[in-house]
Amino acid sequence: MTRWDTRLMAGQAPDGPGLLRNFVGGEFVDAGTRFTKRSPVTGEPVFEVVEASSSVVDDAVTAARAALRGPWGRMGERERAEVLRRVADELERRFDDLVAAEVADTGKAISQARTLDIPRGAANFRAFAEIVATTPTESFTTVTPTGGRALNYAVRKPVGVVAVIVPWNLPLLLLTWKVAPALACGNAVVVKPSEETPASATLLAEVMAAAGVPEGVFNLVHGFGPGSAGEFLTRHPGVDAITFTGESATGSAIMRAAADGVKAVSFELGGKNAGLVFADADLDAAVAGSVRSSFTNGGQVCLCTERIYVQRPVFEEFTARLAKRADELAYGWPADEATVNMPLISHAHRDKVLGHYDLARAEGAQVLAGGGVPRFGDARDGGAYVQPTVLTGLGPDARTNREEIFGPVVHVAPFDTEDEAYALANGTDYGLAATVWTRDVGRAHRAGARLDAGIVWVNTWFLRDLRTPFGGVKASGIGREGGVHSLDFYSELTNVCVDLT
Ligand code: NAD
Ligand code: 6OD
Repeated sequence: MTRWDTRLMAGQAPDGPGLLRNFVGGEFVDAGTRFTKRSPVTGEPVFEVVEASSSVVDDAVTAARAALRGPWGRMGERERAEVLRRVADELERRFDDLVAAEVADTGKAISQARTLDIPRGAANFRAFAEIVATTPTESFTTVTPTGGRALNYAVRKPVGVVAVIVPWNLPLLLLTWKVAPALACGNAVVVKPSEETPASATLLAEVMAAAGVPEGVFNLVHGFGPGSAGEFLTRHPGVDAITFTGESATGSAIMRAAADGVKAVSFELGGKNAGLVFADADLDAAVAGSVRSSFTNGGQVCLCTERIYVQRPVFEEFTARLAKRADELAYGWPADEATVNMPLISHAHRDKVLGHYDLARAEGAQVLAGGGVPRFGDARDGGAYVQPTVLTGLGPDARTNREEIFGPVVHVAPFDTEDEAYALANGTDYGLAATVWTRDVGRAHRAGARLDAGIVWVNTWFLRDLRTPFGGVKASGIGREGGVHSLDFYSELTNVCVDLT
């Protein structure tokens, strides 16, 4: 049993690393090899994690299948909505533990975990309780060939056993974003969190049990991707659908695994998101919004802006102000309320991001802010920090402007015309999100139509309404989740046609 000691947030495990186990058929199981989860803040071990073998994954899928045959499979949507609300209540009761777990795993600032990550966990369950209880299905009255009438109506049925595979950047938010609608639709799930962030998912298993979710409905397997729990799950013949968030290359691998069983997939993948700052924008708002959109969560949000195009009359002023703000972002221990900067998730990811900083220089970029590693003179020097970085001077074809970096880094370049701005923004393989700063209402709507992105924010960023479609175009994903779109993925519609004559 792990104690959610707040010292974990500072990358210390006073009683030694806690043990995080798999959760199968309503029981925690600790058989299997173990791997070590290290703190991104100090590099010290904080957890030992039990890796699920193929037989544990098999047990989890079997338990999920059995749960569908039990009381869970007979529950109506209003009863399931009630269960989801109890899960939300329990998440709120365990709020402080979840904050400690999320900060221990990621090193993110406690202020962010308290205001974004953990509240969204509960909000996801409340939102999908409401959505499933209030979304109708269609019905038609049909004239039969003999002049009589037939009634057609659609009923939603669960898809079955859903595999949920998620990344490390917003662990509880992204996991519950998929588990909540999957359970709302009456499925049973086997979830695999990232090997980098096993803690909040383990707590979610405790929450599920305490909230009275029937055993086998929620199963948790820890481990890695290829040759480990991720691959065992996606290749398992007992899995009916796979919902995945992560890198586009991983999406391709999972798609190949899913092809054998012709399993449905929903993919939320990588991005190389553009911000467009027009000369008529409220520049204070554009600078403040761009600081958020480029550096929140250490730039480790799929929606983060890694390229900003600024209309020439305001380019110099915007760029100077952005670089100054990047330099001023506060360092501190995660538990300090004022802390903004956080470490990257691991040293391996830091090596990748620093490799991109080197690449940008080699491609001829000017570094206007950051570009290196901060020094603290304390245990954080063992962590995975990099400086928030602002670059300029590269063309649209530079790798720096085409490849997802997933760190606190943004390249800024000028444009002249609106058409040119859309062409630059659209000029990558990705199409997840775009952010537009303008006071021109007509342009705001034109941008929504012309940008190749699943989400276009105007004069804001990462403002979410959970009823709206969420997903990406091009290499950024397949399908949409959110609101009724989640119901469409996590359920099968059967049309029932009754001849009334
Ligand atoms: P990742 O693709 O490396 O890993 C994601 C998950 O997939 C992890 O749980 C991992 O263990 C598992 N996995 C890896 N290989 C697998 C395989 N072959 N089979 C089955 N499972 C496998 O991604 P990451 O590094 O954890 O996260 C960062 C990436 O996620 C970035 O590209 C980011 O843009 C993307 N992301 C996208 C969204 C979105 O909504 N579009 C949200 C968050 C993150
Ligand atoms: O807000 C959401 O629902 C969501 N899926 C956010 C994704 C963030 C990516 O890192």
